[in-house]
Parts: sequence; C-alpha cells; structure tokens
Amino acid sequence: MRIGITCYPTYGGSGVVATELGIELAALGHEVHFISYSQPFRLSGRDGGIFYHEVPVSSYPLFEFPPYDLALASRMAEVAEFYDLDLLHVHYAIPHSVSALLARQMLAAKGRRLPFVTTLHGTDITLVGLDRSYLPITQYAIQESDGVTSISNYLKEMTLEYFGVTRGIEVVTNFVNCDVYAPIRDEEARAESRRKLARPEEAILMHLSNFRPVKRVVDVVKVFAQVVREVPAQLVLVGDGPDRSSAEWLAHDLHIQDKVHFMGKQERVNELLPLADLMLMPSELESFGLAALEAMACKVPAIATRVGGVPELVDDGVTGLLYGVGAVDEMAAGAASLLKDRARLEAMREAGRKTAQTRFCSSLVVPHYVRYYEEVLGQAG
Ligand code: GMT
Repeated sequence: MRIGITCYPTYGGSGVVATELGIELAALGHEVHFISYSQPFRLSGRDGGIFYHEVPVSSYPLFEFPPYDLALASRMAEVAEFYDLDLLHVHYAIPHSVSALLARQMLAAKGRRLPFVTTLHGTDITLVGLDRSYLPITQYAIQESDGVTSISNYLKEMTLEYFGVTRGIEVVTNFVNCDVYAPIRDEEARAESRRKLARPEEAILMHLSNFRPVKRVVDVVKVFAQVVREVPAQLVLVGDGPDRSSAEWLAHDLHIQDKVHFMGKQERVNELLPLADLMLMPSELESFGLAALEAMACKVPAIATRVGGVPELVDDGVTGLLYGVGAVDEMAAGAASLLKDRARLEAMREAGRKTAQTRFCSSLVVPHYVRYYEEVLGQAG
C-alpha cells in the first residue's frame, strides 16, 4: 500500500506513535509518505520506503494567523496525486482530519478517491476538541472520516459521549517495538551504563514526558523527594517543556538538586529506559500512557495515576502501581516499599515485559492497523 501519514512532528506521544507506525509499515514493505511542517524527530537516519514532504506555510501581512491547515490540505492532495497514495492516515484530529477531508474533496473533484483514517490520541478529544472554537469542526471531521481509531477503550467512550459521534471507532492501542525497547541482557554492560547516572547502591527513578501541565512533573519531584529519604536514589527526567523550570526550582528548594538530573530531549530513550528501576508517571490524564508502555517493555514498572486509559495498560499491583491524581505521599510510599522488596520488584519487571510482548508489541498492533486500512479501502472501493 502507499500510505500518507500526517502528525505533529514535535516531541509528543501522537507524533511518536505515527512515526514508529510509518517505520514499521515501511519495514513490512509498504510505501510511507510523511506530510508535515517538519520532519518527525524520530525519523532521522531511517530510510527504505519512507518519504518526507514538507508543508510550506507562507506568511503574508494580511494573515495574523498563517493558515497551516489549508497549506496541509493542498500538500496532502498533491502528494496523494503525484505518488498515487491509497489512503491518508492522520494522527490527532485537530486540524489534521479537517485538512484530510479537504484533500479528499479536492481529489474527488478530479474523479480520484482518497480515503482517510483519523487516529484520536487524547487531548484532541478530552481538551482541545471540546473547546467551543473547535468542537463543531472536530465533530464533523471525525464523523466524515472513512475510518476512525482510538488508542484506548477509554478514549473511544469519551469520543462517543462528548462528541455524539454515531460512526464506528476501532480501538487500536499504542504499541512498542519489543526488540528496540528491551532490557539490557548483559548485566555488566547495564551496570556500567548505570554508573554514569548513579552509584551502584542507588536506585534510578525516571520520568519521560513533554513537561506539559497535564504530566504533573512537579509531583515527580515531590514523590522523589520522599523516596530518597528512605532509599538511596537518583531521579532522571527526560524531555522538556513548559513545566521544566518549576520542577527545577522545586528540586533546588528541596535541596535535592544534586540527585535530580534534567536531561532534556533525548533521541534514543530506548537506551536510557532500561537503566531505570521505576518510571514515574503521575499525570492528570493519559488516554493511554505510551511512556509507561515503553518503560514496561524495558522491564521498568510504572508508578502511575489511575486515569484515562492507564488501567488498560497497567495492572495495579502486577505490572505497576496506580494511585489517585496528586496522591504524592501514597506514590512515594509505594515506590519506596517496592524498591526495598527486590523479589516483588523483579516479579513486576518480568510481568511488565510480558504484557508488552503479548499485548502491545508492534508485531501485533501494526498488522491491526493494516487490516483496518484494508477494511476502509474495501468500503471506499
Ligand atoms: O493528547 C495529547 O495530549 C497529545 C498526545 C501527544 O502527542 O503527546 O498524547 C496522547 O497520545 C499518546 C500517544 O497515543 C498517549 O500515549 C497519551 O496518553 C496521550 N496523552 C494524553 O491523553 C494526555
């Protein structure tokens, strides 16, 4: 198949999923064309069956807001025509599904069919899409999509409830390549890499996100401050975003800044995650929680919040520990007691990896997308 993929190319779960999907589809022999305003960050250095088409957005003094969605629709239609695409797959409804809808209409006027699949990721439904300025158009574009997928049952239910959508929605979960995201088997090599972050007797707690308020990064630091009173440990935060500065100040005020490491955006998180003992994900909301899945695949259990689609991924007490939003004391107590109970931690590490392998591996989930594309093409045909 020849598939056009549009996503936000910046740091964020929906862009990661879209990019990894494109890479996996290309590995299966499909031709993948990314159409976006810049190259998705995880794409660099990859090749074979993957093409990237930049969307130029020209500005003009009259435009207080340059119309990216229109430029995107034009480019989608051009790429689809020139490269004979079978379908478009857009990630995050706003504005991508609206642009795809326009591209489909532009080509229909030329007698050419271009179905599109919209994948809903989270705040496109639970936050931004509910804003009155976007609600009617988002509702319309979802309803008019040739196919719609959501990354969890939770998000599907939210979409049906909030948007009054009457069409079918296929749940296709987030996935992880279990060969790329994997524990380091060579214990000596793992110990050596860990020594760059912590002393041998210290635990490593990790956080990975885009540091937006919904991630509650300040809670990460608060939890760690309590854990480190009971267990020798270091905290490694991967990513960057608006709440980084608040978290840095808090670490400073709590006098733990020498144990808290802000690593900024990292390209190869798969090399860092297996060095951790625990992942901290105290989010206000997660429609799925890709960071927790990536950690679990590396045998790192998550201390997370019981929100959105997280319970569909993390089995409380088996593959991680779940708490209420803001339950800092409880999260810290749970993390510390787990770190002290090596047998329980080891059992959780194994169970998490097994869950990733048996339910969320790319080898299982990517074919689900392909089957869904075929179904959509069959309907459109
Ligand atoms: O919805 C968002 O906030 C954006 C999106 C992103 O690009 O980071 O995150 C969502 O998509 C991820 C990948 O599908 C999910 O794993 C995240 O749980 C989800 N974030 C939220 O629901 C807050």
